[in-house]
Amino acid sequence: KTEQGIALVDRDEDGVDRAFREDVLTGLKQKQKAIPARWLYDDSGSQLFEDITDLPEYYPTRAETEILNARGEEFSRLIGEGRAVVEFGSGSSVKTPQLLRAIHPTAYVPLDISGDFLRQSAAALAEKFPAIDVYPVEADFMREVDLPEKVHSLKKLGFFPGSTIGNMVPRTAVDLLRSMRATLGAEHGEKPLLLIGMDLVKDREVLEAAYDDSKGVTGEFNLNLARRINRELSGTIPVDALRHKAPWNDDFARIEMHLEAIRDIDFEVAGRRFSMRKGETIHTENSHKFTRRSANTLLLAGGWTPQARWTDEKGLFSLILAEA
Ligand code: AVJ
Repeated sequence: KTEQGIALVDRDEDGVDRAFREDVLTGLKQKQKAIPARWLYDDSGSQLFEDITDLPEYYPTRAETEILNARGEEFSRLIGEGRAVVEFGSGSSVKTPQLLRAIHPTAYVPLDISGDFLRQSAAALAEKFPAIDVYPVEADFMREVDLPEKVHSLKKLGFFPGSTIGNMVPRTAVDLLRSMRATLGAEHGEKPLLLIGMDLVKDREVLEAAYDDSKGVTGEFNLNLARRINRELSGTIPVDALRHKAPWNDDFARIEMHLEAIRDIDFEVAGRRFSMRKGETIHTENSHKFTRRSANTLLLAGGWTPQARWTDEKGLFSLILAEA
């Protein structure tokens, strides 16, 4: 379980995030170089992702917002009033107001690893919704989280918008879905609900454009990881020798982001030497896409039974309500 109130980032004497260094060094030693996607989201990465959500090619945020705005009455009927809404990885909580307005919960518990951002957006929401008790919790939601005492007696609704689940390979996604069950009290005989966003499989052209936009914002988002490594881990990666790629992997039904070397390069990170041959890549993110069936199967594997499903008008994105 994640304890409340402890610092979640472990830094060494030089202020280096130990987990970041470990993940990067391990990832760069592999035959297929790979760095976990969570490291894309430092301050500039998070800002660049916000910019991505405004791009004409990047449909998921608009499609999900459309569903949230259009289906308030159905959410209200199926979920009911007086719940505690627990949002996993709330970030700036941009999609939360629509949901809160529709279902009138008693409490809202945003969970996020980034404490500053979390407290800021929690305060803004508390002001906007004076009737709702807001209890921000700084926590790593990949593990079971202790919820505040005050919400123990309330029925829970987990909220996980944005298709963040798509960043995980299925075994990690299943682990997370099971942790969510535990966090929401399913193991104590409660029947919590989960409202989760999952992006849908569609034409390759549409998907690849969404992750390789014409303004190059997604490219900057990806390259920011190399810049972050140089900045925080004394790296010498020649960023100009890397280019953004975002191919659709049809076997695994996912968009992959890679940084490809356009020439042979040598560089150092945290005192270790690495090299890449021309054409070699660092795999930086997966964004899995789902069909109705694959979404249901994943949820069932994680202990959640789908109860209702909505898509936007164009059928690009889905929101699923499931019960533990
Ligand atoms: C934040 C995980 C939802 O996978 O669509 C956007 C991240 N990466 N463009 C996604 C992302 C490149 C995004 N999620």
